[in-house]
Amino acid sequence: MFDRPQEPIFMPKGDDGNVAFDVPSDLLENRIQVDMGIVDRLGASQADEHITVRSIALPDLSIPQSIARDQNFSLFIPLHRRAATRLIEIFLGMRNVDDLVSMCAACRERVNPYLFNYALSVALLHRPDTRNLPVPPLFENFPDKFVDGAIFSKARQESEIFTAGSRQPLEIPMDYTASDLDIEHRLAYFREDLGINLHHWHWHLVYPFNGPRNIVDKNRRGELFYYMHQQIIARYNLERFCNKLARVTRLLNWRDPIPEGYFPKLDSLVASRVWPPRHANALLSDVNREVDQLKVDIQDCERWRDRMYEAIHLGSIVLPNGNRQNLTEDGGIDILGNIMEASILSPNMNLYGDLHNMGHLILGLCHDPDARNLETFSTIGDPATAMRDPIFYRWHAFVDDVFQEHKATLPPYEVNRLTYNGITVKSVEVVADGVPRNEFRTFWKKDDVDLSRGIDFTPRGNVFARFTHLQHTNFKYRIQVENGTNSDKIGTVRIFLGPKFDERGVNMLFRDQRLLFIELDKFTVTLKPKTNNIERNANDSSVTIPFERTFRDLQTSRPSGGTSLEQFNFCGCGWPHHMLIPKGTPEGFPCELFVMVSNFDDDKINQSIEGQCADAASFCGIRDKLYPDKRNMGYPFDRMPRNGVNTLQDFLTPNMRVQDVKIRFTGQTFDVQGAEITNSLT
Ligand code: CUO
Repeated sequence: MFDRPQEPIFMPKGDDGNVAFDVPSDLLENRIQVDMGIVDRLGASQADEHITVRSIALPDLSIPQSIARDQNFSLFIPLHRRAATRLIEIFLGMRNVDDLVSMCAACRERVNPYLFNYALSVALLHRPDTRNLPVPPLFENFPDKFVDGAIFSKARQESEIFTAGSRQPLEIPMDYTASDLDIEHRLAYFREDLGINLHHWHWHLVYPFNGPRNIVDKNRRGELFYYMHQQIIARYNLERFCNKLARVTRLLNWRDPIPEGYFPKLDSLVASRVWPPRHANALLSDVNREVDQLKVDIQDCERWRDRMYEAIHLGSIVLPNGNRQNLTEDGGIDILGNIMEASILSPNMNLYGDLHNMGHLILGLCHDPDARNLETFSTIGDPATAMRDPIFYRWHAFVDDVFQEHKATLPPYEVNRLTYNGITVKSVEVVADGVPRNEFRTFWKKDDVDLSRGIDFTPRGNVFARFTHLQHTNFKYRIQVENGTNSDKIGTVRIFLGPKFDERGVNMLFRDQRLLFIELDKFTVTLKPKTNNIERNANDSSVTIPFERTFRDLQTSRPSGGTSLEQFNFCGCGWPHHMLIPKGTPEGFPCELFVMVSNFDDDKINQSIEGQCADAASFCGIRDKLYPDKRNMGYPFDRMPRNGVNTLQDFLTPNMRVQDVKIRFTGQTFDVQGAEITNSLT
């Protein structure tokens, strides 16, 4: 159902011997049935497995069909949200998997391919009888949202001329969207990373802000919206420091020209269009587009923003009946997350609006705000592509700042909420084979991904694209913890990494530095009396998922061999492991590694997580479970410092420790098999 989204599924007969659906004559599929030559070319007659589709009553598809098949699709557009909600409801409403398959077959050629992919992905993730099925990473079916558009004509050529075994991987250059004249281009390897963009798409798939209420209403989803995006901004800032750029500035004045341009060079295979660019110094405008049934003014956004600030400073929001609800220390951020995004859980959408989503759209439509040029939104208008554009980070730096305004109203953590009686962290170090102690080592690595599931109407077999991404040498943490009591203690180890100096190279105040700490890992340990030596492999990080899971197709017939890879499973949400550590610098970028052991009694959630995918729980939670850490997300860095704390050193209690570390970028590039091919520094 997912593969080759523009190619019809072949569906001549149902199990009763009749064509399962009354297919309108303008549908491509119907025309193909007439032309058996084309059908054979699609391979239907040679398929190993045939799936019988039952006759099924076609539901009312008028809402999903309000989006044309050749249009781009964005959840940020309310009309598109309604279409998606309806289609998700239809898929969720099927009594069993057979009916779901039949319904998908009926809908697939009738609705927009992006919409179909989204609605089916959400439905599979949330139906009890399909939740263990893998949802293919979007890259496989819509590679056009992730890589240089220039590659597709080459891919077609390669697959037309050569058979699967003799095809060469197509190299995607690292610098195809801009040149170094644009200083923002220094961050392209981060913004355009395949794994990062897939993570962001998958996160929004797991935490939709719209749709049937039971799938939106997940534990602490508003807070996680805040935290996951806060961590993206912290990571981006750290990455900027490594590239000698200052922190990203908040997009505060929406009437000023926007200096950052972006030319994505992505083709939309479905819409047969290139994605619109934004030139430098573009101006935002009020949006009024009949085609999208979309009308939003910059002033709307300004009012929503001001009302949110007012609620934050008053400490409570106004409910539709006029009563007030307090923004409490634990629950306030969750409410604000839902208000800001806005999700359908926002308690008062009339008053607080839809600020974050509409911001994405006003930015994404600045080139054609009234649709006079019949253009659609740019990359910032789609969660699968938004992180490519530098403006994403400026917008989300603003969004985060609103959350931080709320956090600043909460009481700082006093010493008694930070310490763990009897527990002392004695030492921390980072070790990796062939690397000096307390150093992270980064380099470029090439890998292949299969494009063939997303390219329609080509001869079968894999077509590989070869891309270059950041990677680091695998490492371990060694942590020595003293338990001064005479009984076993359970602790949560929290590991963060932050820059030692600011963009000018000078020391930072804790109040600023805390916002730049990126979470690397979080795990539970049992501490015996006296000395405990804890060793933890970075591969087990609670933030990331393994490389193989981000790109599951690497397991199949990779042209150049490589490691044998574990089977892809369901849990595709998670920061890509190859981006765990920022790029660093050739001379070694100075950082501080922060380790804290907190009292598990104050952290724990009583639930069984047996058999659940929990390995990127810090950013993605655990499916159908409560968020597995009772503390406010971001603890202990989510509050302003207590009185008397100016620096990180002042902040430390005995159960915390800071170790100076460096991130050294070697300049090497390794090929798919792991052999060094070049070194840009020598
Ligand atoms: Cu993830 Cu703005 O929320 O893109």
